Amino acid sequence: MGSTMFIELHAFSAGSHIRGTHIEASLIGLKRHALTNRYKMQTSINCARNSDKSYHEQHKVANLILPYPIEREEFCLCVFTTKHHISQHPQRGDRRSVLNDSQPDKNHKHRHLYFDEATITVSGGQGGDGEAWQTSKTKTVKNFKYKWGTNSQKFIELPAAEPADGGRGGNVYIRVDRACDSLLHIHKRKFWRAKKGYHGSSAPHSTPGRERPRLALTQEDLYISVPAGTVVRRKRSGELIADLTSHGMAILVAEGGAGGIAARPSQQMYSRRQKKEKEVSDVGLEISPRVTTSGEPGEVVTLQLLMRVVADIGIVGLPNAGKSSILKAITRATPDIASYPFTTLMPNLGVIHCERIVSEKLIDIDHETCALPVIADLPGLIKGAHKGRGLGRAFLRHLRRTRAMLIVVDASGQDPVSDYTTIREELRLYNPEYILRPHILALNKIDFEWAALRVQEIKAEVQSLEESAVGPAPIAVLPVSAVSGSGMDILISELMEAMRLCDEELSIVRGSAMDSRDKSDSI
Ligand SMILES: Nc1nc2c(ncn2[C@@H]2O[C@H](COP(=O)(O)OP(=O)(O)OP(=O)(O)O)[C@@H](O)[C@H]2O)c(=O)[nH]1
Ligand SMILES: [Mg+2]
Repeated sequence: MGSTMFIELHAFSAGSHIRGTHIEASLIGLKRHALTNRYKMQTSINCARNSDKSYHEQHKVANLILPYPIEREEFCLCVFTTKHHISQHPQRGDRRSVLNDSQPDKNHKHRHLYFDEATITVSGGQGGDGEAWQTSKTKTVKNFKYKWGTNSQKFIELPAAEPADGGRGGNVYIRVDRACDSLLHIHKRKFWRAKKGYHGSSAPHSTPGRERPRLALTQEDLYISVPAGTVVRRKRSGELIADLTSHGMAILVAEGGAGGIAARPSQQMYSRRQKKEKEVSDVGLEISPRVTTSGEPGEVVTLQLLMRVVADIGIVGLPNAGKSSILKAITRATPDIASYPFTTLMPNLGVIHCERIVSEKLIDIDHETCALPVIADLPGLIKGAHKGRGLGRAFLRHLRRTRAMLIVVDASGQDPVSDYTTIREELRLYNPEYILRPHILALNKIDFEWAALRVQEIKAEVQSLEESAVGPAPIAVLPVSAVSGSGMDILISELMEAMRLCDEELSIVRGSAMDSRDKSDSI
């Protein structure tokens, strides 16, 4: 049994969705209300249960679609018995009332379309109002030195505290959080508003002899958690605000409004007031020293968040080639594996299995200098992916931050060489820079006898391919089997080698940049 809750619904358009865990309860609530509604009995209430049963069971959600608009005057009272939330029709924009943060994920069915991008509007909190002179009263406190029979007074009247300025509204920050791995949680809220600043009247009482003007307490800031690799842009202009690549990075996106000024006849107030008057003199406003000013509204910005996974190596290949199986074999990740295409819809990340490498002495690893590479298993790529076919461009952009690639082809398939050329072609068409990155070609499924027999032939054919068509040749062509585990040790050592090459290249580039800077300095 859940708790009974009452919610006011008003001004909802037709087609709005009400979701509740107890659809019967919501229906009763609405019908009871319908008696006071001019639409009573005229329209039937459609109860559209979600057709996806597992989704329904998982989130215990049922949709109630309002067949008619409810106008503002005709607010209704609706009863839910457990967790609930109300959402407007998606096309109706942002007038959404989020009553419960633990609401089910509305994009559950299409997670792969939403996990890496989101558009939100953030707003800094409004500043608190300055305190009026009249409200600051004298304070009476007990005299602790009072003794009965003496001349001392039992209570002391402290002088009136100076009226306080309003506090600044909360700022909004976007911060990288280790616990986040996608932007799905951002879709639950479209408006992120920081708290309003405290009014001057709530400021703590001043101590006698204070020189600084009184000020309300500072409001706490709002932090929006995002995964590492999130790019923040302004929606309107497309201007890049930040590229949050590492954990702990935070960026201020909307400032809270300044607090209002109190009506305080002191020197500080006069100087602040003069400053403010100068600011507003263009519009011919005058600020009287006896009148308080209210807090300024916070900054409002609409932002576009885009996530690109942060990984060292990206696994690319056609659907069903065994990419996820290889990730599972060389890391501790547990991706979904199945014998149908597009099992993977969202990138899976894994770190190369460190203990295995050390215990079996596969490679010499200096743990202090060498970080183990992060590997990203991406959804299957098909011909035309660069134009958006299949899962298309949405996941090709996740290769942007990778330094090397592992291309997986099914060696037991019809034409592994043509699969390889298709992949290289698609990468080139999406971003010509992708094919210049070092890559390893894994010929998977060689546990099939006929595949093992073709390995040498495939290797020769790949090496004979022209560089103008497929870009630089792979660092290594490795026959592997993710199921039997054969070839995995060599694959790991080759991947580590590729990382070492990338690091060396980077240091050479940095070195030459430093040299050129030194030369220009000497000139
Ligand atoms: N015999 C054999 N089967 C394999 C091997 N690797 C993967 N498979 C099978 O191939 C099928 C597809 O494997 P996945 O790892 O899901 O392939 P994928 O490339 O991630 O597929 P998508 O995510 O759909 O793009 C599964 O049934 C695996 O069991 C292998 O080395 N040998
Ligand atoms: Mg997969």
